[in-house]
Amino acid sequence: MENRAFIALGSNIGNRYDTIMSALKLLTENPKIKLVNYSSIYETDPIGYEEQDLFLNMVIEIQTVLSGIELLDFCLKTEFELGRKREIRWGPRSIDLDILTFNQENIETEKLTVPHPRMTERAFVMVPLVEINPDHHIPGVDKPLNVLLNELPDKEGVRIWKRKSGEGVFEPIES
Ligand code: PH2
Ligand code: MG
Ligand code: MG
Repeated sequence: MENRAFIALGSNIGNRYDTIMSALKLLTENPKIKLVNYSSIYETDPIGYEEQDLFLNMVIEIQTVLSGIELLDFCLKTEFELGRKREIRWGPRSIDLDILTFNQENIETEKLTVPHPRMTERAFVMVPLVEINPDHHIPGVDKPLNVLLNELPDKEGVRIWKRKSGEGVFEPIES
């Protein structure tokens, strides 16, 4: 499993927790993907388009033999299987799987841009990412992640919802 990727998960329609867990199950059932780390789950105020329900968000780290484009296709297929419809930009969604980084690659195609172009501006991505990998290097970004995170204005909009460790934790399926 030579490639290492970070993926952001988000949901704000239906049973958000079940949908996120189903997405994790589908991802890790793929023999070409191995889950290596995952964050706590956060409840977050909607960004971009504010007239919508609160999101659950988390970040996972995987290893995979898939290429960036193959991983994107698998994420889109998983979103579709979990009822995702193509709708308003930044609007409500049953599940969103966004590739944040793929190794240290810069990928620029019509379908996929990696690193995710808005990731460092979004506390709902940066808080869970810093939780699991504070030293992560994002290609083209020279500041440490905790410095970037401290500069973000909307951190109070990201609240822990289910902790990764401690009491009442959740257990994503290990691959
Ligand atoms: N995703 C968006 C737009 N806005 N806001 C929050 N809090 N969480 C998200 O995952 C999110 C969003 C587009 O993908
Ligand atoms: Mg998104
Ligand atoms: Mg997306």
